[in-house]
Amino acid sequence: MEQNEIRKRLKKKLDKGRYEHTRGVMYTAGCLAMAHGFPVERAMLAGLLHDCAKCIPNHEKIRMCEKNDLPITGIEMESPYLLHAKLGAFLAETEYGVSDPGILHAIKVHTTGEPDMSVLDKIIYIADYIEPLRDKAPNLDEVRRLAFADLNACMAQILSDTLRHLSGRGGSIDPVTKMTYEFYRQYQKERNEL
Ligand code: DGI
Ligand code: FE
Ligand code: FE
Repeated sequence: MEQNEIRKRLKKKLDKGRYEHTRGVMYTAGCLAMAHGFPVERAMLAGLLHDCAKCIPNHEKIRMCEKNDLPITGIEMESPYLLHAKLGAFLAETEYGVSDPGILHAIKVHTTGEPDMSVLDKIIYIADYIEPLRDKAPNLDEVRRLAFADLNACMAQILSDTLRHLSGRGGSIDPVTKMTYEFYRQYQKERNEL
């Protein structure tokens, strides 16, 4: 499917705020790709589609995952909005015609992250957090600077802030988010010891 076609369709599937956020992530991912020597078009397409399943009602997300044999973990049953990542990857492939496995993977892991992410995975995860319309996160100035300087250090900072935010909220934390944090914390620690 052509970019223009994808945008038109997304505009119908997303509410206004989500569409504006999506545009922000798309352009921010493009900029991060430029800064880190990654193909800009691929990063922008992943950014454009990362939240394509976000505005589907939760019960419908669950139903669609079940119907299409996408496994649902206990934590995802508790917080079904988490499913928009894996369901989004599925829809990007089946409804928007994306076949690039790197793009599909970046969409799939954009909410929790996962240990040892690819450059594109990190670009999308980070772009989602720093795009211009985001304004609530702590340390946002520092995280935005780090995003263009050092993807791994930036991951460690975002994950640390996100886990603090989630525990403060008393919400359930996906073990994958914790594992991702441990991975990038350890990575930073080892690098600092070199
Ligand atoms: O879809 P977006 O809002 O653009 O961004 P996102 O897909 O990164 O989702 C962000 C939300 O997900 C944010 O409120 C933090 C939350 N989140 C991230 N990791 C976890 C989590 N929520 C739970 N319950 N558990 C997690 O491990
Ligand atoms: Fe998301
Ligand atoms: Fe997002």
